Amino acid sequence: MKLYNLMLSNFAAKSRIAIYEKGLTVEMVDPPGGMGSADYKKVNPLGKVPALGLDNGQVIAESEIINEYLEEKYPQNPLLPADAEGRAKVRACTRFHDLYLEPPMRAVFPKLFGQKLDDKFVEEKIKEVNSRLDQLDATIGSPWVAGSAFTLADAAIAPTMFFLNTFLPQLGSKGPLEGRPKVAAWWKSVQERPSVKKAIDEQQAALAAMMKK
Ligand SMILES: N[C@@H](CCC(=O)N[C@@H](CS)C(=O)NCC(=O)O)C(=O)O
Repeated sequence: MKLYNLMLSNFAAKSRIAIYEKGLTVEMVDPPGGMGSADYKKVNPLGKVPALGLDNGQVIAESEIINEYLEEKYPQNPLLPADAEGRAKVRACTRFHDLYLEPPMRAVFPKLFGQKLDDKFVEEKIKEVNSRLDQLDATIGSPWVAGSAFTLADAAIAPTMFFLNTFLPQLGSKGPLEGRPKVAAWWKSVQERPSVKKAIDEQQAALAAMMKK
């Protein structure tokens, strides 16, 4: 198998964490021509990373579908609970991440990379991210996002938390852990998890390399 991957990408890191947790051998490859390029769209029509290339030629796009596939295909070191209710809880967390917490952060990325964005728009998106973080603090489990086991929910939220820690203060907002003791406690332990540490170190190194350019 190969993962079309960029080390900085939080969505690719979400799938890398699942791969590392399960101890799978997966070749990490850059998207040919880069994200969104015509060449890469021949592989994944969405042009986004990650995508998982199977040995039979099938390509699975979207981090959540990749992670669910890996969980079904390689059930060792499970990342979903055994019971339907537990699974629903984890999936609610990953969906919260993908649909509600991450998008307003992504919307302001261009500003971080020197593009001009309307100040009011940025202010609204930062407010939205902060209100999602408050929701996370009100609902997050202990020691892991969905409770007693490390799951796909931790894999989803940790790489985005790395970005939020780095970028929110640069955008004039308080940090994501400030005034959110439960999120702060989770962040402290999740960073020690070897799969997460590896993925976040990779994000950090890729960010440092990009900033040098
Ligand atoms: N819903 C997608 C989101 C993936 C995504 O937005 N990836 C970014 C990199 S972090 C990307 O490829 N952006 C390029 C583009 O949208 O063209 C997933 O879960 O995999």
